[in-house]
Amino acid sequence: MRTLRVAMVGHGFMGRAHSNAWRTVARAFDVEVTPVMAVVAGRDERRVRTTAERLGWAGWSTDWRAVVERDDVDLVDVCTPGDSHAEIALAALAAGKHVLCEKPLANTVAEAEALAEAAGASDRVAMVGFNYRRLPATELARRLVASGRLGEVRHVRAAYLQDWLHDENAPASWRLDAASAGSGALGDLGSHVVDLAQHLTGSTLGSVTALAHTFVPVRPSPEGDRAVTVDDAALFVGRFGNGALGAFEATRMATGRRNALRVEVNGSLGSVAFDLERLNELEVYDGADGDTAGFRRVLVTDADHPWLSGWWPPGHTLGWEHTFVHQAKDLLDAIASGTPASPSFHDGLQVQRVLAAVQDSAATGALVDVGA
Ligand code: SOE
Repeated sequence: MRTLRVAMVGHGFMGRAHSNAWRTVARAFDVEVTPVMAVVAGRDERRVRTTAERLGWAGWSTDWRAVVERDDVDLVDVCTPGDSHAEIALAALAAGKHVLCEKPLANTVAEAEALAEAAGASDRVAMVGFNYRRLPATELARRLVASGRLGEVRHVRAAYLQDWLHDENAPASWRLDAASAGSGALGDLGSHVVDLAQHLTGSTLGSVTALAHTFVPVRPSPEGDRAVTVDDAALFVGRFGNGALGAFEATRMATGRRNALRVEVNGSLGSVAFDLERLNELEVYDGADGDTAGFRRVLVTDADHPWLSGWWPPGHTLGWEHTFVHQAKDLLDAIASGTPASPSFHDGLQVQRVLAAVQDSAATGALVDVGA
């Protein structure tokens, strides 16, 4: 049996989701390479030790540099805040490890360029964690667009809405600090919908016009009030390379919207619409249905739908955590077959360029080219 010894750096919310995926993937799917949860690294000794025991890691460390250098580690899974992605992932590639890096790939375009270049020069597999690509329903949407069933794509409407910051007394954290997070709702949530929209349409954004706002500029912390240096919300429109128009919204201030990711694609022959709160379903409109045409709710749970072969009988639904299991499966398949993973670091760099263009446009009011 071929094994892949995994080291995970960072063990917050995303680390828990990734740990669940590493534990589960070889039990759900026939994979040629089986992951071994070798070691988890974190800054606080007590927390990282407890995490290792609880989440199923064989070892723990407070020294991520030593971990990425270890001979008995084959893959480094980066689950830290954005300001350390570049340093850790570059060190891991330099040490000859495969890398999975959480989104957005980095905090700046310069860091993302360095990462894409290093990944391009390496024979290791490098993947960015845009997990919403890996739902059966979003993949069905992509296939419908790619097959031409929707005709010429004209509109993409994508929103990622959360509300955990609506209360002005919600405390400051690394996610509200530009130095550690790069940006706010834009990078955290907007990066997901930019990636998903580009993935579904097979086309990238060429230019954007944006508005961004910080509704609560100061927040409490145990050390006293702290300035919020990122956006609470970002809205932007853009033109895709294939001529389609896109409208995007990312916010952590949409009261009542806990984790609402919605994307709709309208083509000349039909449309698809996805809503993360109903993640087992895809709404499909096919103009060819004549006088019975209308949006149909397709339950995307049959065995021949993507990734469903590993799970339950039709109608026995999946959840949010399965996106990470599918991500791990596809990464293991890429490593086993020696083929590049998708989304690559180059894809992550392209999303980073869109985020930078949005920030630039929001600051200047100008239409900004995304660039290549
Ligand atoms: C933010 O609240 C967050 O955890 C994002 O960082 C994740 O990428 C998203 O999937 C869920 O929400």
